[in-house]
Amino acid sequence: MTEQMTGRKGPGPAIPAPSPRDLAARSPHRESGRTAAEQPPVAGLTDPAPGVAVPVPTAPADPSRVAEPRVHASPATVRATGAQALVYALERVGASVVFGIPGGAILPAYDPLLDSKAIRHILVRHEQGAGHAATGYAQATGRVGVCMATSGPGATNLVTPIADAYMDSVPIVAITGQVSSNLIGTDGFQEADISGITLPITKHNFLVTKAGDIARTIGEAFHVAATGRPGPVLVDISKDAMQATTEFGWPVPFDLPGYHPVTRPHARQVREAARLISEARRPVLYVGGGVIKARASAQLRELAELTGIPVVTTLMARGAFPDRHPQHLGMPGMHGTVAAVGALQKADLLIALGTRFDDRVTGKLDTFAPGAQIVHADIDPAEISKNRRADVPIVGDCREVIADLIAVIRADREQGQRPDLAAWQAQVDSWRTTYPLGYDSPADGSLAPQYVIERIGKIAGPEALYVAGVGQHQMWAAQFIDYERPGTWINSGGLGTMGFAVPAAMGAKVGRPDACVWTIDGDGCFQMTNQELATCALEGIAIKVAIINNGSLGMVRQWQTLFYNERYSNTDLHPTDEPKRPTGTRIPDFVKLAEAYGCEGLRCEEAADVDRVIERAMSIDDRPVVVDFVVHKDAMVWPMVAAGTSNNDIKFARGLAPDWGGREE
Ligand SMILES: Cc1ncc(C[n+]2csc(CCOP(=O)(O)OP(=O)(O)O)c2C)c(N)n1
Ligand SMILES: [Mg+2]
Repeated sequence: MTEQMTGRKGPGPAIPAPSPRDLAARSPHRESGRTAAEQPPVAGLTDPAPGVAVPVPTAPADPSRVAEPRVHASPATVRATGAQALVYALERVGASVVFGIPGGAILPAYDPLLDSKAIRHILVRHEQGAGHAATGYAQATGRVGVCMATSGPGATNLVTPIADAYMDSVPIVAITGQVSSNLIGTDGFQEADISGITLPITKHNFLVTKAGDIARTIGEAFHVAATGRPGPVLVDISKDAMQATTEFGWPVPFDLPGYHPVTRPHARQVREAARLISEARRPVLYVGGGVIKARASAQLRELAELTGIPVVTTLMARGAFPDRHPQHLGMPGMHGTVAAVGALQKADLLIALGTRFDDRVTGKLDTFAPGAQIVHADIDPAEISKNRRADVPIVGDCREVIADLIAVIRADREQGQRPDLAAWQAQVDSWRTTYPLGYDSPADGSLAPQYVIERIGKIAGPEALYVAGVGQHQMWAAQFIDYERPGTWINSGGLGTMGFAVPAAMGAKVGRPDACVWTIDGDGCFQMTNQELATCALEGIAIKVAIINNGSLGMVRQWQTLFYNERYSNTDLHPTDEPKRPTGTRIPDFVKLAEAYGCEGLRCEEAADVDRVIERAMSIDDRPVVVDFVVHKDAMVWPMVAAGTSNNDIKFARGLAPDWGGREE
């Protein structure tokens, strides 16, 4: 039976469910440039993190999940345009929110989108905002985020958020309109080869020029984005494909040869890792963002408590292990704690879980953790031994790896094996108590940025979500807010994208509308994407934005202070010697800007007012709030390992190196 679907309202046509075996029998397509053997489903899609209220799963975690259409009815396909097939397929994969902006080539898709009751389209002000919003949504919910743009400039505006999602392994699907297939390659109006451009920054991408391929491609795109190591997938669809008519049926068998994510770790490798753990005297659990993606926090805690091994959580893993846990040493790396950095350097075994030995963690690679053997577990085999050779490589989903490790170690413990880590625990503890994170209050009475951020964390508490921009404020937000649960810290770790925070917070709030979402942004970052406040105000997305306004591109200025003889070339956002501007004028005035965008605008310049202003912001729930926290210009982020130097040379304040004490091994 076929049915003309044009003009149909509601969540698309009712289509029968083909056998899941059909899907399982078909296999995937070419792999992305990243890795030849991707891994298991994103466990998070089916298993909400503690404290994370996840709605109906969006993305299929495996083919059999795709085979569960929402609507069961007549056993047939229906006649539909390619654009309708796109919208129906999005509904079928459970996409409930799309962030985007229309334009010529994507216009056919926007027409049936108007009829969809299942999909909320949020009209952003810039495509970069759509991409980061999709990422914020995905990070906050564990579901696949979706963004949409037209061809040419619309698509190229998505490049930064796609690269950002790629670096941080975030599952998003970007849908772009492309010029009609007869114009492709002719420099047609608004033509850009977006699949070519994004090839190295997507997990996979598709160029679709046939209406009949659209629905299947959407199903595949969601599957690839969400399974194995998650990542961004781009689907570029030519305008004529959207305009042509086709048969729409659901589910559609995948055509993904060669894509076989594997989740189960090899038992022998797990046993070998357990053996090294039982022999180690100075082990450290080096935890990365993969643990959050795998929803493995509970298992991690169990493993840590079973073994007594100290834990460090990277910038992407903040929240994977409770900050208040006595075994937690905090964040390692360039701005990590002395205890975390020292523990990695002096360790005899690193159990690296879902982490990638990033240069911001290792410092000068050949001096990183010189005495340590390495157990490296990751879902992406391409990460293992990429930067540091693993003695025991384990390919697998972190949750499964940790669960298996627990089982083997527990059995060993029952046989009486119980390594004595007391000396090591005392050693790392002494670093922690001797070199806690701290900051000075400015002598001139101005606000310490760290104090502002610390108070926001205390007042909003561990249930809130915190989304940061990039710069000093980001590092302070990672350092001075206590993260007690996974999914409460969202930031741009790998790419370090200024402008990430406001749109990502918007996406996070859409995904978790009941959560309090605080954006910790810099005055520089905020000026890159604050136009999405208009989107937030119009769509009732009540985020809270704290602008840590130090009047400068603070992180760059810090480097100029330390490494360029205090020559401040182009980092001052409010030059006082600027003759064209009356001194004292705020450009822009963030309070007025907030008000112009329909938000509540507040300002705070005194330490005594900080709590009151934060509480005022917390009390406003019907519109976005922007607080301009005017803070001291010269505050610096400490500790610091200067770029390219060894972690051994960490300074906890300017010119001050820790005394490691204890055994030097
Ligand atoms: C898009 C982009 N451009 C440039 C940079 C380089 N950069 C890193 S931090 C930073 C300064 C950020 O300034 P601000 O937002 O005011 O944060 P602060 O460091 O002052 O807290 C710059 C320019 C970047 N990371 N991203
Ligand atoms: Mg700044």
